[in-house]
Amino acid sequence: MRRQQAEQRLAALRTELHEHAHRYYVLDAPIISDAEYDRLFRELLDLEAQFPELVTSDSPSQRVGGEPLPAFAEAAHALPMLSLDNIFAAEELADFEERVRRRMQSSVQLTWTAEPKIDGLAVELIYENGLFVEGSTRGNGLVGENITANLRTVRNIPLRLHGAEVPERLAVRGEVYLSKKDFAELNRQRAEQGEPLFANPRNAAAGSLRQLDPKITAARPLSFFVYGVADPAALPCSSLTELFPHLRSLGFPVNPLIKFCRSLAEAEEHYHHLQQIRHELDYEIDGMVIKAASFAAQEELGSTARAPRWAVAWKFPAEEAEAVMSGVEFQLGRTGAVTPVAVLEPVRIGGVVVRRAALHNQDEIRRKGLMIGDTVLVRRAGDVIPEVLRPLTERRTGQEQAIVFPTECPACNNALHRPEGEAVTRCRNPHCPAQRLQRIIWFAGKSGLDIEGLGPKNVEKLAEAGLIADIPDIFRLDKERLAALDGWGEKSAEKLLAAVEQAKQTTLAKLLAALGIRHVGETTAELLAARFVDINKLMQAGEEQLLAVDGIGGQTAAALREYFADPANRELIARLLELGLTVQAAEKTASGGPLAGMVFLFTGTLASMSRAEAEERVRQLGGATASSISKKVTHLVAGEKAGSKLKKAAELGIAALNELEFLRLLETAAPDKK
Ligand code: 0OW
Repeated sequence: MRRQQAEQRLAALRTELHEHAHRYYVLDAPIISDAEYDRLFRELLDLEAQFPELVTSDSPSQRVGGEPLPAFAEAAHALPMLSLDNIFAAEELADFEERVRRRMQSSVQLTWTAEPKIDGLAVELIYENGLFVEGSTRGNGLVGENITANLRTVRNIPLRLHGAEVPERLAVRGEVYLSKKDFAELNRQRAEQGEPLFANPRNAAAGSLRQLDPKITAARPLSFFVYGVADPAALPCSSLTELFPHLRSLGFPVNPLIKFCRSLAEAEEHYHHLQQIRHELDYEIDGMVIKAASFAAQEELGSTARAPRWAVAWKFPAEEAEAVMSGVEFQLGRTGAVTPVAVLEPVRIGGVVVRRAALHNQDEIRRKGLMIGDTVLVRRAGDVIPEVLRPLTERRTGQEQAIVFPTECPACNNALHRPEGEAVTRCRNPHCPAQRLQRIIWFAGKSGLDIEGLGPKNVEKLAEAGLIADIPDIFRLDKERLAALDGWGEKSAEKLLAAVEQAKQTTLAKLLAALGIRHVGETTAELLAARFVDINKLMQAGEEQLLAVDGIGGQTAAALREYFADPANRELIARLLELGLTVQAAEKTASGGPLAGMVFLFTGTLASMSRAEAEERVRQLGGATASSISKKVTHLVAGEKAGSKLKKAAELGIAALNELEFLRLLETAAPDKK
């Protein structure tokens, strides 16, 4: 076939395939079989293979993107993506209506939409001249992550707007979600591969969309429902009542359960209807969104910084059920905390089978008067772990037994300690096998080096098989022994070893967080890494030096000193470094700015600006500020009536500037941009 003919045939194929996809995903009314669709699709692929220069960005073949990205670029939303204020009861709906009416000058007759609140991930899709050009996550509402390549893989997001009349530029917003069925299947696959399971479809959708490799996203069957546009004025619609059908005609899937209500009473009815049917739906909804439909009313009501005044999310209540508490297990955490967990006869709550529930601690058990064998009331709110509320004492038969809290550690028999005034009971044996296992899980998991394939389940499996007894063993895994484990093979063993090898290139911050030192989480680790850069310097740092780091308090400093004082921990770090763990220096804040590394303390009053402004100017130039005098201060700026700090600064050998000198320093640091 000649190029000319191929070009025409490809254009016809794109239009035809696009039309069939619209009928299948949006109208839910296909007119050809899947096999027929596949035949057309294969014809397109063959022609595109012969004439690669004829491939266009909106071709159905362009859904699965190219190479994995090193990171996501930022994507600013031209108009903020707002969140929603929540209400939990009908009375609050009346309050909402009252607020709206009071605020509305005109007495225009308000109508409403009542929309199922899809429990997924909010995204924005940008179309230019009808072509999908950019997609992003909501992020903080102003700036999200550019995940265009991943959004192209979502089958029912149109790559090209449907119909003849397309706006020059259109920004739509909606929710990406994973159906319950596909979520269950995904978790089944992950369980098989010993990977950590997703807690719920929303996390699974978010995790899938935030994959740097679009091929992984493409393997996840994500879906999309549109729920609005950035700027209604861009379309020939005066309300949501017109907008949703219009968006559908442009090719966007609109949730069929959206109801147009003439009153909030109608919306309330719809809420109870959705609550009834939610467990039959193939996607999670966690409430219902009610919006004033008229764009003029939306414009008049406006928004707060966070949410529109013309919409609310009416959440479904947490769900409760009765269950027999057949036992109590005592779980040992990474820090030795012993946590009681209720073992329940399986009970279905909110569409999910629940077998365990939180008991928190000894005081809670005593306060609620719980006994083994009790029928208890269990509450499940969203995806937090269910909680035992109280025993149904009227069900007692006299066979119930008291819950006896262990006095020895269930894993190493060392005496348990409950520090005075604390609710938590702890095993303090640093070599307790249960704690060691939890430390390995923490080290390799998301909170630590995040080694792909070394989720909790796999660590437990490798520990049981004797392949991992302590953290350094992660870096001494033997391929043959791995491959010989049941459920493992050559490929999975190689995959894990490659992931472990890659994890060796880490940063001081990640390593510190991975060690699981008490009070040292990700943020504190970043602070320490930025200040000490080298782990040996940190290990030798005294209390004084640690306290001098802005953001490090007494508790953290003491925990660090205690941790590094333990020879076993120093030995662990030495072993890890020997095994090739490479701690790259924390990436220098290249854009440190002219005042980088300087710490300013202001005293007395400045004539030319407030202290807050002065501190802001310093921060803008890459400097830091302190609120009290200490070793870390590099410059003291003394305004009028400077206090005793001047003398102290002189003792500590800190440069003292008067206001004029400070202003001159700012001037040299950043010559005034005209
Ligand atoms: N999750 C939803 C949904 C919806 C926007 C418009 C202005 C503020 C909220 O189904 N049906 N409608 C809206 O309307 N938002 C929704 O979800 C939001 C996105 C960000 C936070 C909520 O999840």
